[in-house]
Amino acid sequence: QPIGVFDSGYGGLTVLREIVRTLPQYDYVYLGDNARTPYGTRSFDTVYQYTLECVRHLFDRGCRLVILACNTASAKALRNIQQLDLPRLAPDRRVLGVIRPTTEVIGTYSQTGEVGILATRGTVTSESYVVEIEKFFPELRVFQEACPMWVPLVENGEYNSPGADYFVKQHIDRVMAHSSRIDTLLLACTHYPLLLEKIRQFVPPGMTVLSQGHIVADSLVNYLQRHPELEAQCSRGGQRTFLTTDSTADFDRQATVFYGESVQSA
Ligand code: DGN
Repeated sequence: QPIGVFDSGYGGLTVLREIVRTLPQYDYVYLGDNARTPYGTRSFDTVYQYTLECVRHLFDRGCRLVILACNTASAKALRNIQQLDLPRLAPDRRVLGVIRPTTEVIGTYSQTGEVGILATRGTVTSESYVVEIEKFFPELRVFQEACPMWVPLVENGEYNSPGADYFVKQHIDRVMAHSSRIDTLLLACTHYPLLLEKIRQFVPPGMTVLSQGHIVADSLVNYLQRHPELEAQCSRGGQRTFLTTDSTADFDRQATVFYGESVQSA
């Protein structure tokens, strides 16, 4: 069975890209809920319902393991799906998110013990990062900043424009205003890696700017090693299938930017 990767739209392709680079041998099905994106501004219940529908669709496509490659869905839907829906609907299936793998390691990147989390408003207000980091690094000081303009900038291809300069600087300045000791910034949204160059221009020298894709990929390697029975059921053939809830032509046009190579959705 293929490994399912879900996102509210294109963004999760930045995560899939790193997973595929690290584990190219498996088959993958990617589903983008482009018809209902963005999730970042939606309520807890709405994100949960949309995410559950998409996870069920990936189960119907045969996936035993689904990764929510979306911070907003991981923040607002994962716990309910894991605790309420899986035991009832599909006890033999697994759904993983992107927040846990990141919070398990983030403290190891910081020398000063102070980190900034840059994310959508939905992720920030869920407090998921703050709560999860506390479990692994209780001493770490965590400062959050919602960057609501960054997703639209990326989705409109404006990640290298003067508009991007303005909004990137604005949010970096705001997060740094909490504390000049912050030495690690986490890009806790799938779209933000596309702004990485721009972000690097506006952060203080020596700042570590972390994207999540490679962290999630390394964590998946570890997870599959610890679950050999599940790993044995992941089909190997290097097949990539791309699905979207909206127009396939639009998806294919935009997806390349996120995935790094051309994509043909089914
Ligand atoms: N994929 C979402 C995330 O990682 O938070 C960003 C896009 C969105 O739905 N706002």
